[in-house]
Amino acid sequence: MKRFASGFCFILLLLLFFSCGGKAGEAIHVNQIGFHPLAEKTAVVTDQKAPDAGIFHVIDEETGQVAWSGNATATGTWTWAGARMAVIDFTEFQAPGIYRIQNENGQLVSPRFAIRDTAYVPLTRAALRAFYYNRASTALEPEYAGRWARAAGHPDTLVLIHASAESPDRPGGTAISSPGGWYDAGDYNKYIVNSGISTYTLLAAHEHFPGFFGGLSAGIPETGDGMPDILSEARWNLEWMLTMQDPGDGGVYHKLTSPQFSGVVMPHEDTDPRYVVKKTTAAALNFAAVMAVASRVFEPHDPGFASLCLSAARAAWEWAVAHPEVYYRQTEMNERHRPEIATGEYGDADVTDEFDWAATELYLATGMPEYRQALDTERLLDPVVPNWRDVRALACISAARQFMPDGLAAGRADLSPADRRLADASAQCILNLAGTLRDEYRASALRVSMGHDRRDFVWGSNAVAMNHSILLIQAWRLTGERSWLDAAQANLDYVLGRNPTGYSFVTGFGSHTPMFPHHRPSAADDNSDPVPGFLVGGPQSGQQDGCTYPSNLPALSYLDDWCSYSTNEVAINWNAPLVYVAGALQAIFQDKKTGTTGL
Ligand code: G3I
Ligand code: 9MR
Repeated sequence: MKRFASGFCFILLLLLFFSCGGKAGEAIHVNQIGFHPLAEKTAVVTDQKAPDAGIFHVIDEETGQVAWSGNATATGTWTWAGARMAVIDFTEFQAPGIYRIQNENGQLVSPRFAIRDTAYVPLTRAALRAFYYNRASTALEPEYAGRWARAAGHPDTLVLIHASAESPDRPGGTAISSPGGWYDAGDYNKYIVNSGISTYTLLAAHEHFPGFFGGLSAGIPETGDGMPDILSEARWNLEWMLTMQDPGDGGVYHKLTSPQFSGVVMPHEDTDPRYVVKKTTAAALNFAAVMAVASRVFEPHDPGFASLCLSAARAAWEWAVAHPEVYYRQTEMNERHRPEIATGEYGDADVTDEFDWAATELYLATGMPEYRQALDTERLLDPVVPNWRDVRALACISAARQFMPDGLAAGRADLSPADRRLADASAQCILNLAGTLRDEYRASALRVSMGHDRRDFVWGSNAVAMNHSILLIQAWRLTGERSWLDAAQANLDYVLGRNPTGYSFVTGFGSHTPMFPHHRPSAADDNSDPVPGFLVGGPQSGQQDGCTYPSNLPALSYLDDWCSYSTNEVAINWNAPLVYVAGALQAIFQDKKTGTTGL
């Protein structure tokens, strides 16, 4: 898409929006994809003043008939958007079809949505295919990429060792080959810690829901080769990550990057030199954790690859133990080395969580006591929502799954005392954190856990919502209680349109979606619509890009414009939890494994 179309289309969208009924500040927001028949189903009415707790109708789009009627309940002000809310709960309505919601006089009308058994199958597939669209070093063929086919770019077969990364065997300026992997985001660089958590999340999706994800066909070149597509896609990045390890010492380069962000060009048009930059402790540990998980997940499919991953993981761990405090500080590095590097930092001055995560995954993969002894179980009790910089909760997720595959109630009697301690700490870690999220969902005027902490509205806030849901789904798996699922569903509703901006934040999925994401291929190609299946970063009031926003309120500070890289970029670590959550909810409802409250 040529980006200068944006102003014109923005005005057109505004006109369309206001001609669709409803006054400014008054609207019905709903998940624009829709629901599985068994899911909790809510819509919200927002109003600057006070939404009436009046009657609302679910209208069948085909017949125009009223299919369900009920009241909206005023829930108070959702401070993140400074607006009063009322919630319409139509969970009891389960009939498949296509619907809209409107008030009695028909002045307020929601976007259309579906209720269907396969509610999230196309979305999950598209969100996974987004990874394929972001593959580096390969052409995207029309057979798989359709209108978004493109030439290969960034072969990365001659990548220079940056001065910050040199070692005796690999002096600065010499070249290594490091092809493949995914572009991180809307830029064309590849960063270990961010691709690590993204790859983990895809591997976990398959590990936790093998039935659904094992059968999900993504229409990628590997489809039909006997390997689940989600594992093939993850392997595309794992193979790249393996090339980022220095075979001389086991250390892992922090990133593979051009010195500056490229212009708004297609991949093959960006021919700037590329470098691997500085080995860091965070990169080594993140790599070690993900490779250990990969060894576990790939064991039944490809034992040779699994064992390669495990050796790489162990070597990276050894490097990190010997270099426990090598942090990535770009400004400092630029004072000492040339060329200057200006791309994404992904800096992290606390790697205790990376140590805990890597130790846990290596222990789960090998059973070797040395890894368990390196783990501080106490620290697992105080986790935060997982993100590229804080991965401690991932240790809890993996250990809880490994030791309690059938949930808490199934018992842990046959575990050794040490494993039992780890199992209990992991369960507590998940239930404590998920508990605060569920409390917020229950108390929230918007009925979402987003906003449980003011840091929820950060750069990439939509992924915070999805990572909340991953935790809530773990709590459901441990306990079987339905309410965890309802809270998880609520955040998916939020990113798909039940939010005060009225956007479904996934490109191509919904009736009001981002058209101008900060994604170079989407901006530089000839298509009028962006590459589909990408979750954009979402609202947050940092406004680090200096664009002009419609509001300074955290949940309204969003702009569908190329300019807005702080709210409208796409990124692999934002899409991976979308894949997980959409697929997990589909799998769960599909299997009707909805726990003790029954459905
Ligand atoms: O560390 C502070 C914390 O102390 C403070 O309380 C908080 C308040 O907002 O900010 C914290 O730092 C934030 C940091 O992320 C860690 O969460 C910064 O404000 C915030 O600007 C920073 O955003 C990161 C952004 O890059 C800029 O560095 C995003 O998390 C990260 O997703 C994003 O990643 C970029 C890559 O650099 C390049 N590729 C695209 C990708 C997506 O936009
Ligand atoms: O395009 C870049 C985007 O991918 C990054 O996430 C973002 C933050 O690091 O930076 C963007 O590049 C901008 C640069 O930082 C400042 N000049 C404008 C660039 C975007 O047009």
